[in-house]
Amino acid sequence: MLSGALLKRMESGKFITFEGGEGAGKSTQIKLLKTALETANIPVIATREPGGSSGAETIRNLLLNPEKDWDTPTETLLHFAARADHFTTRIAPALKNGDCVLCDRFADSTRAYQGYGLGLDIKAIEILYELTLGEFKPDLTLILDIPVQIGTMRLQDRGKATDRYEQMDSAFHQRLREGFLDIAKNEPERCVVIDATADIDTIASIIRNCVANRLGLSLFK
Ligand code: Z5A
Repeated sequence: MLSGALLKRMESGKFITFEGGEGAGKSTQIKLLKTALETANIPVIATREPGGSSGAETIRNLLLNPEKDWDTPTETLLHFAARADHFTTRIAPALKNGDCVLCDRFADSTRAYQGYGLGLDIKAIEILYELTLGEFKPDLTLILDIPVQIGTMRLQDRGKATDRYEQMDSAFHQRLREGFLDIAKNEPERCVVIDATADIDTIASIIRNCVANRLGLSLFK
């Protein structure tokens, strides 16, 4: 459990999460936004889920192992256990320090993958969220939306070995996509959907504008 101090909204740092289906380009865009923030002298760290802290990286290896077939409740508990460690040891201290934190996936991925994709009751996910994070939420969530086939093609072109989630069928990936769009529709004040089929520079420019307008960060000195 987190201390009362951590459950309060963090000091001045902004927490920006990147979400979307496989091959949407999250890692690519996080790198570009990190550089833009650094150029504007805004302190920033980039991190990811599952993972981002030593305890959470250990859990990541368990979760992504293609040889292990977790049942969905256990897998969801593992994602939240990893998130609790990541939040307490890395995200919260960075935000308190005033850093901007860019996170490759966060709790919306649990809603989309374990909820919409694998059928776990969203209410169970919200209970775990509350237990782990209280009222804490990202300041901004960028949902990179891409048709399943294009995302899959990008990953094939990249040529890395596939993990447990990448091996799921296309109906699963379609449910994820719809899940992310639903999440965005339900929380428009937090989420922005970005067309991830555009070219890398166009998307980077949309993201910079969005971060500047929504969070008031001066990115264009
Ligand atoms: N998961 C979960 O089930 N529940 C949870 O709560 C959480 C996660 C937090 C982590 O995988 C897995 O855990 C994830 C969900 C699950 N499922 N999977 N698989 P990961 O961290 O290993 O991978 P990922 O988050 O899914 O990322 P990704 O699919 O590997 O890719 P990406 O970061 O979105 O894209 P990228 O690496 O930036 O780009 C992919 C390729 O496309 C690359 O070759 C780029 O050069 C290219 N690219 C990027 N942008 C473009 C554009 N605009 N045009 C053309 N080509 C592009």
